[in-house]
Amino acid sequence: MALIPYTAADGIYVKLSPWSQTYLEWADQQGLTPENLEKFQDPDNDQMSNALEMFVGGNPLKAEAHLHPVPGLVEIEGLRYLTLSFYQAYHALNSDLGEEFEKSVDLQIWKKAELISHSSLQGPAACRYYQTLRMTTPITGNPRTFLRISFQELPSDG
Ligand SMILES: [Ca+2]
Ligand SMILES: [Ca+2]
Repeated sequence: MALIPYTAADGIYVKLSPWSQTYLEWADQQGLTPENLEKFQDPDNDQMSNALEMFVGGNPLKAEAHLHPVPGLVEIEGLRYLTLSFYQAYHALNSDLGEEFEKSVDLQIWKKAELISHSSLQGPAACRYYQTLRMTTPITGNPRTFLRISFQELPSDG
């Protein structure tokens, strides 16, 4: 079970969700095999790793470009902040994906990013909600910054 916060027109609610899976339960249910079930693999070649597929509620064996996380900018009181918008599947909440948000200025060295919620919309039929997180420090005057979602690898055998 997982607690799902969501925002509706008349307020913010929390509901109980029966969905919560481990990565391997999800991979098995999706039909992944020992040859293609590592979190970093991308058997459908849609540039989303299996771990990201689980996170956004995608199908790891079918290309779905519309589920990619999208970077953006918001302006608050004259300052601009980098955002990352993405789907998050209910079954990936409280899972063992070990997701982390990271930032980089050169796409080589990645560090943990401080992000806060900017908006969150529930998609009732799709079993996922759409979140936008933003950085806590403005990009104004800073070098280029990139954001990404990364996932812990599966523990190796032995
Ligand atoms: Ca994929
Ligand atoms: Ca896919």
